[in-house]
Amino acid sequence: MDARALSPSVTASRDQLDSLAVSNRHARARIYLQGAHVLSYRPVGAGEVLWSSVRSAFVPGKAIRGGVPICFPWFGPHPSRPDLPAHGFARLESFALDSCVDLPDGRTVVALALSASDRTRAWWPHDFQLRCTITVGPTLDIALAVTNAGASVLSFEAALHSYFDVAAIEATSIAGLQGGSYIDKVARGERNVQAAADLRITGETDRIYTPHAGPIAIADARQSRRIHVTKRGSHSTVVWNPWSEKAARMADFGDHEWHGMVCVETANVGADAVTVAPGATYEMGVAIAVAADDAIATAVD
Ligand code: TA6
Repeated sequence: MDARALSPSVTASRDQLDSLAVSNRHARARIYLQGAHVLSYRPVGAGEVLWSSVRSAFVPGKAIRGGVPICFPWFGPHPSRPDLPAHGFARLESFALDSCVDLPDGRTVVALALSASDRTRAWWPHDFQLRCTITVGPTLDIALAVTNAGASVLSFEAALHSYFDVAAIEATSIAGLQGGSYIDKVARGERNVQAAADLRITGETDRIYTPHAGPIAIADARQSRRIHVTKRGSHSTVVWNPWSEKAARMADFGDHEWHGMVCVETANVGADAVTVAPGATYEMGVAIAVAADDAIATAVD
């Protein structure tokens, strides 16, 4: 990676996987070129916002466990090809650095791009460009743009599969889903409606709220903070915690790590899958912000 392409707030690291470290007056972040994968985001004066596993592998072609994986062009297992990677190939492919800019207000904007290749066409026979624009500032903003570079209509699923760091899942509640209809993947895909104002995670949870476009607030009581998730262009919201038994079955997930994380994912999956005409572009994004709240401890715990 040409260091001249980097802005002053960004340095390149070459471990097993290439990454960019961003450090500006608002926050620090780490972004892997594989998957345009934001692994860490830590605003000045706050703790880490994104969760990642100590057991995550950082090897080419293997998904990183944590941060914000990009799921594209399918979500979950491939519908007909069990030999293809879960959640599509975008998170496994190395993106090119398109631009890297420090804004006058102190935020840093990193744009990464992935275009169709012979390898991706073997998995998904379409021409596309995927562009991920990451803005590191008082909030973390991730914008995904998919351009149909082919001559036929593109249909795909997409998700920003965000893992959030919480001190204790049992002292965490998720607001913004009340009244939401969801597919319960832990209950054989049953459809339910959430009546409660706040979702509390008390066991393996794997829900696709659809349609759901509104903002979410994760109340992390033991860290006296709320993590605000504001979606754009997303009509599905996925909430996931593997809990103990599933976590123990995953090699890249510590047996007890389920206790300190929850996924709230910005998505368009299933019935919310996206269709894009030739030459058109689809955009989806999320803004992630953390706010201290000392009163929260009594409200949730
Ligand atoms: O978003 C929830 C989910 O679809 C779960 O079903 C679980 O498979 C999770 O994603 C993680 O998937 P991964 O392929 O990253 O292990």
